[in-house]
Amino acid sequence: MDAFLGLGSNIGDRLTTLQHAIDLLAQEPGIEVQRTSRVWETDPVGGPEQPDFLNAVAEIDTALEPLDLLAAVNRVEAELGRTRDVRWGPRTIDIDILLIGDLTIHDDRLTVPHPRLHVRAFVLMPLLELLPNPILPNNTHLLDIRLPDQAVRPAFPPLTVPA
Ligand code: A4P
Ligand code: MG
Repeated sequence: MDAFLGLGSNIGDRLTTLQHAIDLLAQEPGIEVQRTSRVWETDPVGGPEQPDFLNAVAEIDTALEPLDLLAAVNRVEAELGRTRDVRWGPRTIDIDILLIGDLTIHDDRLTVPHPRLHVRAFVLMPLLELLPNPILPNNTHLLDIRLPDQAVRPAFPPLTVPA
């Protein structure tokens, strides 16, 4: 199944962390990383005053069930030293599941499509790079959405996908 993951980092060597996350995702059984968006530098949204983020979106092909995909993503976050303290606060790495095929999931642990996807320019801009026909499972057309007024700028080319 084709799925899209949103990655964000705003502590330490942000670009190296994003690349490391792609490398670790590619090593997870049942996940094949296909390609990534460009890397965007983005003003922080929500939370306390904090450094700017680097954000990117990865397209993957996965054979995993959604909750197993979430577990894999959480493992990669843990390996990269993510600590969970402040909601919306600074983080070495945050990986959100944005879309899984055309599935709609409302589980205590997992909501897909990601519920805040359409109000976040730091997700929409990289996602639009990868989606030729950006229609969500609920028929929302992403090009009909008023782009949120958040500063984002392309900063680096796409990440390297391991062979
Ligand atoms: N969860 C439910 N649905 C999902 C999903 N689709 N993908 C659950 C991933 N996880 C999902 O997540 C909390 C729990 O949500 C997970 O354990 C999972 O079971 P978390 O990542 O631990 O918590 P969080 O990230 O601190 O909170 P939240 O609400 O997920 O924050 P967001 O929405 O991820 O926002 N500004 C810029 N410019 N760039 C950013 O990347 N990121 C955030 C974090 C805030 N501001 C930002 C950025
Ligand atoms: Mg999150």
